[in-house]
Formats: sequence, structure tokens, C-alpha cells
Amino acid sequence: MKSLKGILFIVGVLVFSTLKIAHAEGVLLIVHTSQALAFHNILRNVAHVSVTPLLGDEIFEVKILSGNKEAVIETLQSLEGVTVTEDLPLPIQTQEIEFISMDTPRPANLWWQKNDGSIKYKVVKYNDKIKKFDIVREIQSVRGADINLPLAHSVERGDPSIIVGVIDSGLSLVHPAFQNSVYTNPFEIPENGIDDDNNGYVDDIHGWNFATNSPHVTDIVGHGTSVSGVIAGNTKGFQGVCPNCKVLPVIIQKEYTQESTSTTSTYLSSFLRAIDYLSRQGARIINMSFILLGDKDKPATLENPVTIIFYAGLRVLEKQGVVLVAAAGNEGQNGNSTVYPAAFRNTISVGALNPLNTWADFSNFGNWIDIMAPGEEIWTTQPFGIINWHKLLFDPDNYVPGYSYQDGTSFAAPMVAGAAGLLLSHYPRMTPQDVHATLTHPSNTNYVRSLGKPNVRSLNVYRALVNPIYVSESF
Ligand SMILES: [Ca+2]
Ligand SMILES: [Ca+2]
Repeated sequence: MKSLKGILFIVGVLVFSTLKIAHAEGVLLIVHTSQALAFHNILRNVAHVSVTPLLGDEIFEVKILSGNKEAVIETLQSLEGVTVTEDLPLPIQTQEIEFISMDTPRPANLWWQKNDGSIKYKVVKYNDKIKKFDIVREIQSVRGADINLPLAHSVERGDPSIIVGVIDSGLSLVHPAFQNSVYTNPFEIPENGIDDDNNGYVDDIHGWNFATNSPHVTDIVGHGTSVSGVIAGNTKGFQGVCPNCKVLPVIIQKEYTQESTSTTSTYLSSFLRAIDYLSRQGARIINMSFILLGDKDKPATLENPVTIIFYAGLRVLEKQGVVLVAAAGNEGQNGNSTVYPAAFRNTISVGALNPLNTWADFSNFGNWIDIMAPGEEIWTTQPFGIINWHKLLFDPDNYVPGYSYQDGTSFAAPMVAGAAGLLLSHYPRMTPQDVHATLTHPSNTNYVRSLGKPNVRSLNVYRALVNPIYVSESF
């Protein structure tokens, strides 16, 4: 069911003007300690360092001002319960995105919200000879392959106090669907060059760009806007899962900004700062439609200290009561292979369902996936409604926001994030564990044709909303 025309894949890295990167100076280490430990006193004998808390009381940034880096690392590694890594690049990957132009004559189809079985599902194959997609066959979609959203909205449409943090490519701030659903910092005066709310971020009105250390979160790629629309889009003709919730965009990847000077994706410290920011601004849910790639020397496994500290960061957030949702990834990988952050125990990992009520062929699958949600042909918001893509990328103000179909687990995860938003709106005292249990409980979810793959059930927002399950100790 790929589009036949007007497809544009954006994979490249955008490199633009100059911006001094503060990161280059001095060696930065990121240290996680599972127990309160005055390690900086111990380091005093080894080197001249400065220690700054980065996240909670467990993760610190250690800057080596003078002294031997190896000696510092060795000393830290010798301490029990301590993990240390240099502040390395953190290669992460969102999925390439399918743009379908607005003049493509296709009616909006919100099968993912409610599927009456009337839509035809086109199976297409790329024909290399004519450089087009051929329709191989058409199949009727399956009634009930949806998230049962309209009925859920008769119970709950979200509370504006519920904020969903979106770590992605930013947001189209001019899109009508977000005029009422983008988080606005009430204590910050825009564009006055002053950090009015004294949170460490100057003029952070609608989120923060941790790649450039600036308040510019305008989406020049599209991915973040499409993800955010699924969560909380709210305008005539298009409602996301939790239309009265707020989305709070943060950017951590330099590829997603015009101010990039580096091909380096992001740093571990940027991610940790971003989740700390989201939590401090009051996000109750964080959506992560990306996967950790690791690098060729060190894959993103649980042996890699970068992965370990990434996980430790998410654990801090979980303890603060933040619901973590992650896309399962689009490699179509089978079985045992795990991808992070989806495969971490404390994230709700989301695989992609298609309108035939079975696994989308690109979706990773495995027993580590908690739930499925629609992820193929997802009609949602996007920043670009006109066609001069090349020009648009260099001139993000010159566009008309619109809608398009998107494929990927990237768009399944935000359905679960939005559902978590409805739950927390309706049951404000739910813990992340309660939300996880409620959304994934067999009686609250839909049967999926598993076709030999692990039999994971799919999101049914209405069922979850009317059947809360509490697994945590009460407050
Ligand atoms: Ca501020
Ligand atoms: Ca200000």
C-alpha cells in the first residue's frame, strides 16, 4: 500500500552554517553510580576534575580539567556499582520517512482509529524497470484491526495537564493541529534573551533543541510532526489519540537542525539532559520513535557502557513516575535480536500492525515486544504540504502544513503514548507500571493474527480506559 507517486525519501545529513560546539573542549565522562558514592573525593587523588549532576542523584558529568584520562577511568571502573564512559556520540536512528504529496488524490483514511473493513489494502512491489510501484493485489482490510478510538473518546479526550515528551525531529509549530496541543512554558517570556523561569534554558517556550542548545524546535524533517499528530493532533478533521494532551518536543540529533556543523548524531549527555528537561517540565510520558545503533566496535548491547548509562537514565525517569514508550524498529528482524530502547524492561515496546490485523512486514518482532499498534498507512500530520522539497528543506518557513500517510513502528509507538495520556488523564494516580499493565493486559487488548511470529496482542484504547489495572502499591 505504498503510494504510487510523490514519494520522497529523506535520509541525508544536512550540513549548514557554523556554530561553535562547546563539546569539543576537555574530556567529558559520564558516570553512573547505583549507590550514593562520593567518587569525586576519590578522584581528587588522581586528577583535577569537576563533577556536575546530570540526572537524578545517580548520573554525573565529570570533566577532566587536568590529569590523565585513563587513570581517572581506571579509578572509576574499580569502584563497585559504577559505570563510566566517555561522553561518546550516541548513534540513533529514526526511520526514513515517506512523504506523499498533498495533491495525490487520496482520501484520508483513519483505519487505525476505527476500521469497519471497508478499505482495500493494496499490496505493492517496486518495479525497477519503470521506477514505479506496481499494485500486486488488493485485499479487503479486516474489521476491528484498529485501536477502537472513537469509543474511547466518548469516555476521555485527555487533560491539558498531561504532557507527552517527544524526542524526535521537532514539531511544525504553525500546523493547525498543534495550536492547542503544543506545550507552552507558562513561566518563560519568548525571545527576550532571558531565562525567565530560571530552568537553565533561555526562551524555552515550546521545548528545547539539545543538538544546538537553542529553543528552535521547528521540524524540518517531518518525522516528529507525524509522531506528534498521532499523540495529540487536535483540529477539525483530525484528532490524535489524546487530543487534549500536550506534546513537548525536544531535538537531540544534529541532523534535524539547520544549525548543524557536525555529522555526529548526538551525544549521550544530550539525551540525558533531554530526558531530565522533559521530566522537570512535567512530562508524564516520553515517546521514543528511534533505536540505538551503537557503532561497529561497540554495538548497542547491554555490555556497552553507553547503553548501560542510557538505560540508567531511563530508570531515573521511571522512578520519577514517567511512562516510557519506544518503537520496536523497522528492520523486520526476527525473534531473539533485541533493539533498544524498546527492549529495555522499563519501556513499553510497540510493534506495528497492518490493516489486515497482522504484523507489518517491516516491524521487528520478538518476545520483548509488549504490544502492537497500527503502523502502516497511518494518516497523520506533516509539516510540508507543497512540493518543492529541496527548497523547503533550506527554507522551513516556506511551507504549508498538511497530512500524509506514514509507515513505521515510529507511528505505532505514539498511539501507545497517546493511550497512556488518556489513562493518566482519567486515572491521575496511575504509576508507569499500572499504565503498562493496563495497556497490555490480555483482556484489554485485541487478538492479532501472528502468522508464526510471537503472539503479541494489539492496543485497544477503549478497553484499557474502562478496565484500569493497578499493580503498584498504593500511594
Ligand atoms: Ca527557561
Ligand atoms: Ca525568556
